[in-house]
Amino acid sequence: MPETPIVKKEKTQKLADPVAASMDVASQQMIRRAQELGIDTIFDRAVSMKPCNIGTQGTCCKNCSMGPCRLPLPKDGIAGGDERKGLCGATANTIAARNFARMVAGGAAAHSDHGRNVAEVFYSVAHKETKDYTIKDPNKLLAIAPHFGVDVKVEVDGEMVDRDFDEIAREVAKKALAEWGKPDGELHYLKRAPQPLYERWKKLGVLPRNIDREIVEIMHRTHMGVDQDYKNILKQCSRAAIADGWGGSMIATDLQDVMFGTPYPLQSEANLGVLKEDQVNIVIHGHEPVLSEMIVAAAQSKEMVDYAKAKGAKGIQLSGICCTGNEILQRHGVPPAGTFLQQELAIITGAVDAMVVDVQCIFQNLANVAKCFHTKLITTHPIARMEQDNVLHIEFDEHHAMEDAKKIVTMAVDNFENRGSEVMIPRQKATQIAGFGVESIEYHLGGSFRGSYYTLNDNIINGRIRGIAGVVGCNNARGRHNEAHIEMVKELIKNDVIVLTTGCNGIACAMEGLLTPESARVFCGPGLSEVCETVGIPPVLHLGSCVDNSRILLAATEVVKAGGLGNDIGDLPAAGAAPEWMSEKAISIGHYFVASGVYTIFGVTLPVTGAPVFQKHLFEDLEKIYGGKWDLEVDPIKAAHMMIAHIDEKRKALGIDKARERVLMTMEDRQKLEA
Ligand code: XCC
Ligand code: SF4
Repeated sequence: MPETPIVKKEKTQKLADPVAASMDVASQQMIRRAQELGIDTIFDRAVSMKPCNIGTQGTCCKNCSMGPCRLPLPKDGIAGGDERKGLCGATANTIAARNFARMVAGGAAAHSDHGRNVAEVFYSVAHKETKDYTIKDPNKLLAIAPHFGVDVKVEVDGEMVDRDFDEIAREVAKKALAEWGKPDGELHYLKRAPQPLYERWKKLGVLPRNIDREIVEIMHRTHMGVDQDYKNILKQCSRAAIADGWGGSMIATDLQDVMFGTPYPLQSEANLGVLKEDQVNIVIHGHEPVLSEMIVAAAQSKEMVDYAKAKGAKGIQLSGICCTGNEILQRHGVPPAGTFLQQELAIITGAVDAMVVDVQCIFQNLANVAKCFHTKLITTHPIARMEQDNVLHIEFDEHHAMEDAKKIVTMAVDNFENRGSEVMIPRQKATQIAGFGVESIEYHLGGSFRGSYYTLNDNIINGRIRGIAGVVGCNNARGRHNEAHIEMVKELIKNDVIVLTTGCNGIACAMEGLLTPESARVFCGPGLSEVCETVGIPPVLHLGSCVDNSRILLAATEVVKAGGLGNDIGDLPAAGAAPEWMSEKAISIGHYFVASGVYTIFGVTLPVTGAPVFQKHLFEDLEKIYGGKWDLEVDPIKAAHMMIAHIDEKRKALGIDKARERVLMTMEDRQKLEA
């Protein structure tokens, strides 16, 4: 076997303390391993480079070449009026609002362009231009068609009969694609929101017209010398973010379900320990399941498995990183090898024969790490290439998808024999149950007679479940890997708050063993534990990738519809959080949750702290406008209690606060009462 070439680095860079960098033992081991090999990882870079203090506050403007104009908060605060301004006179509030808006635009664009690609593939499927993709869940297509205004029944001789299925598919494809650029009207899916929410958006003038337009308008408004009122800028943020959550992301989720199957709970594993020494390891990383679905199919084909065996491997082990990992997890049980911050670490094991990436959340440094091993790093998307020359580019096209996928898998198999002697795979992995969704929650927590969210609502009303939290989002190298995720989620379930998770939070929870029904007894308060044990679900329900946050919006809508908990999402005893967020997508998600009525708390930092008036608008004023508001708390336990306090307030407003006290009385209390 050839030796792994090792790139020695000048030891000028500071090294991370592995235990301080991650709470995950497998990751600690790999960080240490990288340091021994002289390969830097994001953890080392995080201790070597400090973030810019002015950018952190959100008050650096580089929207024209007279700047960058930097407006940090004065050390001893602002006495009297805030006199800070850029060359053009832009205030700190305007600058922070513009920067915030551009983050929303970036995030909404990423989710929605992903959605567009999915819609385009669906269009090909509907028009029978590809044989590699099909409609796996025809019922889901029939379920979403009416939301696009597409009839599923037609009148024949005065009688309503089923409409031709292919015709429905074609019309849905056309209507869905038009959502990105239609010249008039508003997005079709907005009416899926509870009616009071829709009416509120209408009154506020924030109903998105088409997805692209709202993003473009943010770029226009935040150009030098256009919109200079932070409130007006933020209004457009809402419009674009709603276009993401109730538009681009929701369409992505739905059409992915139609083509690749709606997820149902299944068992899998998580963490670096899923890599196998004696198998070809292919790690799929990125966000668009259009590619990864095909790779799953190719890698499971007899042809490829036999080929791997002929090359001396026992088989092909697929695993995922980030959200494309979540997509193939929820539909095929393919285990995630780790979260966002573990992408370099997977390669450091020396066991990855190919890492295949598509779009979003991909470190450019992967190429430098791959160079130190035999790992083939393959980019696949025309819009996401890397400059390093060890990176291969195999462009993926839905018209010859299977062919492309087989090419990639073959390349990985051929590379198996090139592995160096330094393979070191951490042993850690945990079992998980993933693949929940609006449909399966209804199945598990619905009433057997009513077929809705009745049981869930009932348990919220009677207080066994105190409330619902959506805990989602990234990892951030400025904090200890996974720690804020795990501490927050544990604190919530300990206090009987059921958690819906997506994205890297889902992977982190899986790694920690929180995604099993058995974990309920260990980590939950008595009420939630009882419900989970009775129904047989984990206290933390993994709903998929980041575009699948749309599933949380729809689940919340179902809870509203099931009754007894108010008329709108903003009435629910619910809260949202992204304790380790880092991407612009998280800001877009956060803002569509806020604009949908959810109290949403972020960890790490928020780039608005240098503009106190704008910050107050986000943290206070918005509640009166949308029913939801932003908040920031770095300490995950404190943040969890801020969410719980909000949940309790909502319980009180609904008049169900007393019920919970009754349910949670101890035996002793009861005996006292009876006596
Ligand atoms: Fe990326 Fe989606 Fe964030 Fe994870 S959670 S770091 S966005 S992979 Ni989406
Ligand atoms: Fe400075 Fe105004 Fe230009 Fe921004 S737009 S860089 S604040 S002059």
